[in-house]
Amino acid sequence: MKYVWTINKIIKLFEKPFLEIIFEAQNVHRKHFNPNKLQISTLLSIKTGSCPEDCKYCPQSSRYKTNIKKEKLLGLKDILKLAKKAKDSGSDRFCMGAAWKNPNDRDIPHLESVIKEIKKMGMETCMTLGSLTLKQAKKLANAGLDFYNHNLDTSPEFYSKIISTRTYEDRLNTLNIIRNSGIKICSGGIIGLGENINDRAKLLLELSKLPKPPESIPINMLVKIKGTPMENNDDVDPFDFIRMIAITRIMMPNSYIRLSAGRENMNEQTQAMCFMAGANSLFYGCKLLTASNPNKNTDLVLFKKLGLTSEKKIDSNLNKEINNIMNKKNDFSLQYYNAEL
Ligand code: SAM
Ligand code: DTB
Ligand code: SF4
Repeated sequence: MKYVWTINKIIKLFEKPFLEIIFEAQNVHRKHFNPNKLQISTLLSIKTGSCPEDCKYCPQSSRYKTNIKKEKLLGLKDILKLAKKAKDSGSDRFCMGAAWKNPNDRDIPHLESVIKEIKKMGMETCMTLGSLTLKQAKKLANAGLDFYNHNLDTSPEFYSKIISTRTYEDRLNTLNIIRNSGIKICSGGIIGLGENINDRAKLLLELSKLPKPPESIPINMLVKIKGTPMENNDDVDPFDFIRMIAITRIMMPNSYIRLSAGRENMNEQTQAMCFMAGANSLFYGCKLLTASNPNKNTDLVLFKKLGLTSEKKIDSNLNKEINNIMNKKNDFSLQYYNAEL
């Protein structure tokens, strides 16, 4: 029977001593996953900027003057070239994001071809395109789309302080459509928006209350982008971020938890604690959608230091890449590798 979480039970987890909660989360993690394996995704923005939504954290909203290079929907060739590069670098899922409120019906055939071709390369596919109709979702599902990313971001109560152009209900409706189309759900949130503990707890409550918890849960640390209303937000204490991962793991033991945006501002030890707390997926490759991410070699060295490998047994380019870089230079100094790039 499904365990029913309540806000009080979740708040109690937020109040537990830090080491206690990490220990609990690691125990849960080991019951459901191999703690030394990671699921590896690479992101690509296939349509950048000029988004009509007003998400206060996002550099791609047309409302804010940010330094991004706007781009129309990329063609098939360009997308496949970058997907191949991601695969060769050791990624096993290609996640494509578009700065849309929702896709236009006329773009669906192109998206279907993209999905089919990437699947042929042996990679999993994920898209995040805004809200979808059931008809659109079914078409993407039939083309072979494995995951759809659609974040709840924060609590229902705090949502309208962050986004005014859509409601929490809209978000839940799309999640429902995705579930009914047979595509797996990737949905999580952002820490650092100015939310309080209650908002963090309520985000997790909402995710756990879905008919089935998301198969994949990205936990992002806000990347403060110049020009957005959140550029001067307070920093998130790394321990609070690690705790959020641990509680997500305890509440949704079967889901992959992705250590998502914000890794560039985390040291190796913080990331290691996130893995200890139950994170078992990440975005790999030097770019997120528009913001930067740790470069490939920095991550490969970290994986080697921690003994982390790709969960994919066959055709693991990641494990080959880890060996390559370590054979090339038998030196664990991160500075050394960064200097080479
Ligand atoms: N437009 C689509 C949507 O909103 O669903 C897809 C792209 S959107 C950029 C995907 C997610 O990226 C957002 O839901 C948000 O959680 C995350 N995100 C965007 N900007 C971010 C930032 N500055 N820091 C951390 N996460 C961010
Ligand atoms: C998610 O939760 N995080 C990713 C992915 N889903 C699409 C996006 C992070 C975006 C960070 C800001 C940027 O690169 O523009
Ligand atoms: Fe648009 Fe998505 Fe950015 Fe919001 S988060 S402004 S919907 S691209």
